Amino acid sequence: MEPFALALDLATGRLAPHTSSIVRRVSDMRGMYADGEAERQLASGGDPVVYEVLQYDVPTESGQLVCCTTVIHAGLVGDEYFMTKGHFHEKRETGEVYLGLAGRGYLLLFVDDRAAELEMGPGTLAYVPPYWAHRTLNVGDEPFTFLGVYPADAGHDYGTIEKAGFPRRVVREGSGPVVVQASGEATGAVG
Ligand code: S6P
Ligand code: ZN
Repeated sequence: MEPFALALDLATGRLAPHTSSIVRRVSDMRGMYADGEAERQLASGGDPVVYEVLQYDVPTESGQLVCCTTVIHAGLVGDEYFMTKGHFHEKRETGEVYLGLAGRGYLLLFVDDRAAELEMGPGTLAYVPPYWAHRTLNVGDEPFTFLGVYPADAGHDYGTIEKAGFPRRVVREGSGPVVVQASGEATGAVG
């Protein structure tokens, strides 16, 4: 791998050039939002784009680092904010760094019976320790964008989250976000 420099648009999160991208719509996230009926209606209606990932690929080998940006659009499924699928790294002992670029979001994390949530905005540097599952979501009216840097051989385990979900959700109550237990009651941790 040769050294390289990329252009990162701090306002939009666009990475140029990028060599791969992912677009995920509501229909790509079946069963992930608490309000299944709202999810089905959105998916069979306009099926909006929930988020996009732009990545500059490097060899999938130990020592290499992937740089990628995520753009989560503003929106709700029922009262739950647009969010990423969320994952563990397949190599559980690999961590990750996120840098908030624009918009307002949350980073939800958990490992075993511990859960955490971090508010993110422009300039927030968030650390995802090894072993922690992570999911981000947009709680604002504009796109929430962030840069991620992680070991290229980390791999992604989505299946565990698809089966078990996250222990906490972030929902809109009145005009703002509230963190609730996945079963519904407020944690009281954040207002
Ligand atoms: C990769 C990193 C991010 C996410 C992206 C989308 O390790 O954590 O680039 O891939 O934010 O989320 P997800 O859960 O669909 O991969
Ligand atoms: Zn990750």
